[in-house]
Order: sequence, then structure tokens, then C-alpha cells
Amino acid sequence: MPTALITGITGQDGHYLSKLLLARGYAVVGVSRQAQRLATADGLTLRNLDVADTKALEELFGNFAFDEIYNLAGPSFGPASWEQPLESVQTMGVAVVAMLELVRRSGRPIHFFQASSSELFGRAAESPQRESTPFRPVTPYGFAKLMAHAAVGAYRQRHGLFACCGILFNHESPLRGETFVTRKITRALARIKLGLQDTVFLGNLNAKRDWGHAKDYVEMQWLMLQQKTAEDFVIATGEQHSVRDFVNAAAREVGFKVTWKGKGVKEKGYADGKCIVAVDPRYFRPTEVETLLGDASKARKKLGWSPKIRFAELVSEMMREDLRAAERDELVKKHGFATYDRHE
Ligand code: GDR
Repeated sequence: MPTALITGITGQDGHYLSKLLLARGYAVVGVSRQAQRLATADGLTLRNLDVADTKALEELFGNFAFDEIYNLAGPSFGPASWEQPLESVQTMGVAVVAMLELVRRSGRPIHFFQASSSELFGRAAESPQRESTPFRPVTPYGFAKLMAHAAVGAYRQRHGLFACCGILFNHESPLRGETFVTRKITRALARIKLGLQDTVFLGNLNAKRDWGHAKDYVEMQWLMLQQKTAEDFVIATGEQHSVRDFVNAAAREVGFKVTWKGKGVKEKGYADGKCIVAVDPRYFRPTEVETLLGDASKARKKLGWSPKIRFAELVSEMMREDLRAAERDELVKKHGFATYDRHE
């Protein structure tokens, strides 16, 4: 039974990847600063651990013999990294060098996956972005990820480690954090539908992203570690949509016609079937990345990978799950508890 380490187990990808590995018969060790929040499962060992704590990492490597490592740890919300640039570099840059050193010193043929990000491209030099596109990060999140990306490449060359990076474009799911624009939209529209909220305030509606489903992206992470040689790959759908498109697609799911407003919108309650989207400059970003689009043809050709879940299906699943959550919230508001929760 192979043993895999997943750092950042409490995140969206940690969830989907641990399910995939457990289903394939792996023993999974999951670490996170808040691993205690998760329910245990057969084959899953959880540990509270901060990857920036090199001593704790060393102990972990002493206690387990890993075959595969998936490094997904790190605060994933890019703009917030300006509030803690040093911490970003420590958890997403320095910690990766520490892990690579531990892999090297273990003498074991560990396969190492690093979650790189399309944030590396920043204001991209070309479109679509592929493995050879220059990196120009514009946030601490981005430059910390760049350090890790470069370290993985250097360790691969210098020490022959099986270490590789997946350059992951935006990937979402019902488990996406609520600060990201996709989840913010589906959550808000569900709450508007149930009369729990009136308006959703957003920033740049013209920003364009290549949005895929996290479930497809973790499959690719696993595939990358099953190859004969370690190589970096772009993981993306090759399809681009604007934030406005996302709102429209989500609104169609709940039967809303959207009214768009500029700043200074006066809040009021809206009847069922109406939805107000107001632009609030508070959500504009000083170092905005306007557009990202990935070219995953290398993954398609070499690994036969292509995403199974398309944009419309992704939006629909997120909308459905957030409607369920909003229904529960409404029941709690009305009765103090959600009756059907008891039977789940
Ligand atoms: P991003 O994701 O920064 O691309 O990083 P996010 O969903 O936060 O933003 C996407 C685009 O939407 C615009 N936008 C808003 N964004 C948020 N969060 N809230 C709003 O109200 C809003 N209105 C418009 C943003 O300006 C942006 O252009 C994600 C993360 O997953 C990173 O971890 C990962 O590295 C990159 O994707 C690739």
C-alpha cells in the first residue's frame, strides 16, 4: 500500500485528492494547521502541522515513509497575501525548499508534486499561457509560488529528484472558499433567492478566468506522479469566461434576470426572481490580473488528460449546493434548527 502525504489537507484540493487516493488504496497522511477540523476516515491519518515549521516537518518525515507527496499547503487567496508577504514566502516558498531537502536526504524515491499557480504568469506575456510562457507574478502569493516552482526545477536537475509542478489555473467546486469570486456569486445568489440577502457586491466584472473543476485537477496531479519522468504541466480547461459571464450562468440556474448597478446602489429587498449585482470599488485590486487562459495541450498529448467537467456543469453544481446550504440557513433562521439535517 503506497503512502502519500498531502499538505493543506483542509483545502478544497486536499478534500478531493484525499478521496481519490483513499479510493485507490493509498494510506494518506494529511497535514494542515487545522487538520483537527476534519473527520477521520479509514486509511487517513491527520496531523496538525504548519509547513513553515521545519522541525515539525523533519519529525513527520521521521515518522512516515512516504512514496508520494502532494504539496498543496498555503493560503490560496492571492490579494490577501499583500497583508502578510513574509508569511507567504515562508509557507509557500521556504517551506518547499525544506521539503525538497527532506526528500533528498530521505534517500527514498519519493515522487513530489508542487501546486504551482497561474498567478505565476501575472500580467501574462502571451495568451493562452503554456509551460514556456514567462513568469511575471504581481503578488507575494505569486512570487512565493515562483520561488517554489524554481526550487522544484533546480532539485530535479541537480539531484535527479522526481519532483514536478502543476501550473494550476483557477479551479473551483462547492468547497471553494467563500472569498473567491465564483463561490461568492453562487452563495449570494442562493441567499437572494431565499430572501436572506438583497444584493451582491462585486469588483471587476470584466476580469476573465479559465475556470475548471477541482475534481478534474486533482486527477491530473495524481497522473503527473505516475509518469516515468517528472515534468511540469499546465492544468487548465482552455476556455475563458468573464466574471459577468459567471454571474449570468449562475443567475440562469436560479431563474433570475440580473440588474447591474454601479457604485452607490441603495440596498432594498427584492422580490423573488430579481437579482441586483452592484459594482463596489472596494473589490477592485491594485495589482489586478485582467485575463488568464491556459493551454493544457501538453497534458492532453502526453498524459491523455482533459477536464471532464465543463463550465456550465461547474456553475450548476456550485449553485445547487449553495441553494441547499441557503435552505438550511433559512430553516435555522425560522426554527432555530434545520429539520432535515437530522436525517442526513
Ligand atoms: P484569483 O481568484 O485571484 O484569480 O485567484 P478570484 O476568484 O479571487 O478572482 C478572480 C477574478 O474575479 C475578480 N473579481 C472578484 N474577485 C473576488 N474574490 N471578489 C469579488 O467580489 C470580485 N469581483 C471581481 C477578481 O478581480 C479577479 O480578477 C485564484 C486562486 O485560486 C489562487 O490561489 C490561484 O493561484 C489563482 O486563482 C490561479
